[in-house]
Amino acid sequence: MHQLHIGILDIVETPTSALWARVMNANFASVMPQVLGAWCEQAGHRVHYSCYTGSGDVLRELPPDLDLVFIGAFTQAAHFAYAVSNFFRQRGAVTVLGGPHARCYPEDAARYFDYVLGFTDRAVVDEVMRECARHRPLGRQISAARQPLDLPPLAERWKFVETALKKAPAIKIVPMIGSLGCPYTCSFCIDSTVEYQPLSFTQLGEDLRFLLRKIQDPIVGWHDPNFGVRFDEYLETIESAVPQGRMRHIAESSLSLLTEPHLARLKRNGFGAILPGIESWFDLGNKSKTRLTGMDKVRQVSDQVNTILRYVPYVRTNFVLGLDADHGSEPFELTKRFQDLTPGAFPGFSLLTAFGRAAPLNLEYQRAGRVRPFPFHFLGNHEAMNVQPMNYAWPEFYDHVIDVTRYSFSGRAVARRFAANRGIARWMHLLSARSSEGAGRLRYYTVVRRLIEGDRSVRSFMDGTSDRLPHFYHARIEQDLGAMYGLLPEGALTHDHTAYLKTATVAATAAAAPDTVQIRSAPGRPRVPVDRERPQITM
Ligand code: B12
Ligand code: SF4
Repeated sequence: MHQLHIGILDIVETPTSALWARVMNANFASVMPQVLGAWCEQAGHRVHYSCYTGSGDVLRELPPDLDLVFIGAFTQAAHFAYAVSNFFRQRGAVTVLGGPHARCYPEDAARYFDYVLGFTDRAVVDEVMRECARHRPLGRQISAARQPLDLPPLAERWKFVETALKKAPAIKIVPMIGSLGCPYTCSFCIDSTVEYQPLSFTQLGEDLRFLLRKIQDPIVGWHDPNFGVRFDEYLETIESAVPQGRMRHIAESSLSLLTEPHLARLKRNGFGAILPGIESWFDLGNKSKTRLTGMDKVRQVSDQVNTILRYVPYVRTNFVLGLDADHGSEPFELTKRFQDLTPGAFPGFSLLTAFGRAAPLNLEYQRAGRVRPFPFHFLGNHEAMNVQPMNYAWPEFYDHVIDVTRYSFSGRAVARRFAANRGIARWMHLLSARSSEGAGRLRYYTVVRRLIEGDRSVRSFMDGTSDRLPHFYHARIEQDLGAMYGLLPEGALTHDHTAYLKTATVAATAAAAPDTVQIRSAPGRPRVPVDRERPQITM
């Protein structure tokens, strides 16, 4: 195979001037693009890696004369990624999309990329590099049969970590991962059907020792979908590799794993930030391992979060707004009570979003005709809710969202949060509240609420009586994409929001006659049986 000139672009965000983004975005670089960099170099190719954080000209991030360009993107950056792909395709490159958008909307992405990758292991990447062919008008979809069993050591992706962190002006967080998938089965989650699998603890220990040699007192951001499932082994690995006080950590973990003995151990090992999901007072109790609902759940979770705060300085609790179990003002009022009882925790809100084929629940939303075709650009958990709420009309829903947002970022709440926290946590919370997440979001929701009432095109789009994209949303995409808007391929603003349902129906019909589906991950891979519980992507 001749040496390829390969570009790897990790898109963290589309163009933005938000202060939070400038300070923090480089810390949200993904692990996989760096892993790809290591794999491509091991195969003897020349690699340019870049992490685009939302400032500057994305087209200058990579050289223009590449053979193969890998792009990693979330769905909210999909249009931007499509435009970048178009640019490089026009210059003769073959383009590949991987990451959350590729896993959630592969059929759509295949219209704009030569390859769209699902689960990505070394064999899949080798196959792409070996073939490196144009697949147009429809790209080739490839997925490994499962998540990779191992990833290269940190040492091999270190130069890419350093490249990303050069863009972090103050705090620098090193992305690490020790496990894939999750043993829990929250029906709204992309990992609910992905088997839990720890990576090698021996390698993890070596990676941590390597990191200590590279950075004085590093901060590690764990990208494990649910950190600490194999808690003891994980912590033993950290304890044996890292002398106390030499490393700080940030992790996402479910409340059920955050018991007091675990918290004491996390504290001893420098865990400075934890992001547990509460999600709802009336649903998804399996995540926090509680059968309680309503105010009883508020009290119990508040007690637990206050306990967490005694051990871990920065706690961000995540809520999903608009779930089917919610109706009336009670869920929102309970979230306010929770904040009264737990002033130290930062409240993160997400509007219920069905990301294509991410989760089994999305199939039900699509079957019920409740998914609205909001363009990808708005699918980042807060700019739009693409599932019609079960128990709210839109005006009522947005009134509640505005009310709880206003309450959470009012001068009083911000001051209480500031007073209840210490050190860097209080400044981070203040920055979030004053930047796009607090004040910015409140302004945006207020505009949307006004349009729901005053602009018939917006209301009928949201109600599902029209699929015509309202001017407001179109203009916003144009403005946000800036110069890249001109590179958007024809038709790229719209997508088939029922694609998952369509392919699942075809797969179910095929499965009715006992059959198997070919997962074309690597040449010679065996045919694998169809899992009847999960609609398979036939790639
Ligand atoms: C860790 C995590 C984060 C971290 C780190 C993000 C990062 N840059 O990687 C933080 C906390 C910063 C974060 C933020 C957000 N996140 Co997040 N996050 C996750 C989480 C929990 C794990 C993802 C992960 O790293 N898994 C480990 C990797 C190795 O496995 P994987 O993701 O399955 O990737 C496989 C393939 O997709 C492929 N692959 C992955 N990347 C790439 C790249 C290329 C080029 C290629 C070829 C292949 C490839 O290889 C992997 C191995 O098979 C998932 C939920 C989950 N349980 O998976 C949500 C998830 C990815 N996040 C999500 C969202 C919406 C967000 C936010 C937009 C939320 C918000 N409003 O703030 C932001 C986006 C910020 C940003 N751009 O970074 C959604 C994405 C949905 C979508 N289609 O866009 C998910 C799926 C959760 C959900 N709601 O369902 N997140
Ligand atoms: S615990 Fe978290 S990662 Fe696991 S299935 Fe539930 S939401 Fe997903």
